[in-house]
Amino acid sequence: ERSANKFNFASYHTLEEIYDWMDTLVADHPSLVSKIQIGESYEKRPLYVLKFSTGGSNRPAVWLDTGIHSREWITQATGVWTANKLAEDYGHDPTVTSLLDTVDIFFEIVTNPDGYAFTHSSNRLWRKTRSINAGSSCIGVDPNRNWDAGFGDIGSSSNPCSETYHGPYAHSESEVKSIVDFIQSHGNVKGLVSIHSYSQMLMFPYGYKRTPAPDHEELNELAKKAVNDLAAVYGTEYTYGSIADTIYLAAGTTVDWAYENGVKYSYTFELRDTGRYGFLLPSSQIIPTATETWPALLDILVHVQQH
Ligand code: ING
Ligand code: ZN
Repeated sequence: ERSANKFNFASYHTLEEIYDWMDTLVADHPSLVSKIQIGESYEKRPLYVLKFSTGGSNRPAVWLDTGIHSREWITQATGVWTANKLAEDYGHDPTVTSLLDTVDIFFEIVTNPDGYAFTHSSNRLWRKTRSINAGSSCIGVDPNRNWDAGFGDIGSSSNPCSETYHGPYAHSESEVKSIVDFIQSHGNVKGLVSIHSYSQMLMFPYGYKRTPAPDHEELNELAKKAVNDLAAVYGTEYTYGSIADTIYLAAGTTVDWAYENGVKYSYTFELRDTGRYGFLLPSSQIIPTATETWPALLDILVHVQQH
C-alpha cells in the first residue's frame, strides 16, 4: 500500500502533517509530482508548491492556491484531497491523463503557512499574514488585498488593525510576492484558481471595478457550466459572476492581478458552506466538499487545455 494512502483525507491537519504528506505524495508519484520552494514566509517557513508535470518545456500552466486566508480550513483540506486526486487519476482517468499530457499544474496548498500555524496554536479565526506593522500593535496584512490591481482602493482598508488591511505597498507580503515572481518568471501561466471559503460562489474579475472584464462572456459561460456540474454531485448551490457583481467590490485581489498580468482564465471559489458553520466547517464535510468541487475545477482545467 502506498504511504500517502495512510493519510486521513477526512480530517483537518497541522502544517507539519501537510508538509510531511507532500513528501509522501512526491515519493509515491515521482514521475508526475515534484515539490518546489518558491520563497519563504514572513516567519521564515518554506513556501512549497507541488508541480504536476509529465515533461515538455515550460508547457502552458495552471496555478492553484488554497489557504491564502489561514482560517479557511476547508480550502487547505480540499487542496490536499485534490492534489491526491490528480496524482491518483493520471494514467487511469482519460480526462486527467489527457490534461496532464499537455498542461502543467502548480499547486500551493498552504499559501499562508504562518497564519495556518497560528490558527492551530493561538487563534482559530486568524485570516491575515503574521507580519509586524510599523507604528501599530496590530499584526498582519490581508493577502487578498495586497496585489497590484487597484491596490489600496475600495473594499480594502488602510488600517493595520482591519481584517482587510491592504499593507504598506503592493506585494509587501513575501507570501504574495513569491507568487508574483513565480508566475512572471514562468511566463506561460494560462489559468489561475484561488480557493477561499465560505459562501458557495464561483467568481472572476473584476473585483476592484464594476467594468465588465473584456472576456466576461466567456468567463461567465464557463462559470455557469462549472457550478452546474458541481451542483449535479450533491445539489449544492453556488452563485457565480464577477466578484463585483457577486460578492462586493474588493481591490488588490489575486485574481484581478492575474487577469491583468496575462492569465485569462482567472477564477476564485468560495467553498462551503453559506454560514451555518462558516469557517468552522465540520471535518465530515471535507470529502463531500472536495468531491463536488472536483468536476467544477476540472471544467476550468480542461477549458484552459483547449484554449
Ligand atoms: N472572502 C473573499 C475576500 O477576500 C473574495 C472574497 C475572494 C473577494 C476573491 C475578492 C476576490 O473578501 C473570503 N471569505 O475570504
Ligand atoms: Zn478568503
